[in-house]
Amino acid sequence: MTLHFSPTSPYVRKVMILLRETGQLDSVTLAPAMGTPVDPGTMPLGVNPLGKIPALERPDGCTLYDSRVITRYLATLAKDGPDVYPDGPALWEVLTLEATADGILDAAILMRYETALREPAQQSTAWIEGQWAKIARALDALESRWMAHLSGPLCMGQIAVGCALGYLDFRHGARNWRDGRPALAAWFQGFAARPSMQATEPPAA
Ligand code: 99T
Repeated sequence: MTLHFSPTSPYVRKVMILLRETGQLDSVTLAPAMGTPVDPGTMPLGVNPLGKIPALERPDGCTLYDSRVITRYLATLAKDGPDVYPDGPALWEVLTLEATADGILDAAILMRYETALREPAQQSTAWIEGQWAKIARALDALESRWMAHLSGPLCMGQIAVGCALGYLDFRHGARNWRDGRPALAAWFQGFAARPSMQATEPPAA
């Protein structure tokens, strides 16, 4: 399989961590891609019309995107490691936690594109702060409601939260997301020490 990839993409990182945690790293070849909404660059437009990564080309089926589809698929192939999408009622918690983390990422990337891709005069402070408000509310929900789940067996929700918090450090460090969220900060300190997280750290910005 070919994974269209960038080392700075937190969505790709979710996939890479799952591959490592389930012993499937050798099943993919990485194809580097770069691009943005205003310049698709080397994005794999031929296999993902949305021009986004990750995208997973398979020899025996359609190319998969987005990251949640890819991780769900790869979890079905896993022979080793944890069941990151458990059966039963816990599945709905895992999927909601994953959606919360992906929502943090979606807002954080919209903020990033607004400041990195638009001229200062075109940028909307209200829009940027509106995106940050979504992130702040989601982080507060993690701190107040999700700590027991985050401390449980490894699941895709935890992996997604780890990637989201890592991305906030990578692109939005000045926002100090740890302030007022000691439990989440402590959890991330431990989670970030996992070998799969260490091996997928984004390169210095
Ligand atoms: O939007 C574009 O045109 C290009 N952007 C991407 O491909 C980003 C790379 S993160 N990926 C996504 O937006 C995927 C989102 C999708 N819902 C999923 O796969 O889950 C780049 C971040 C950075 O470099 O700062």
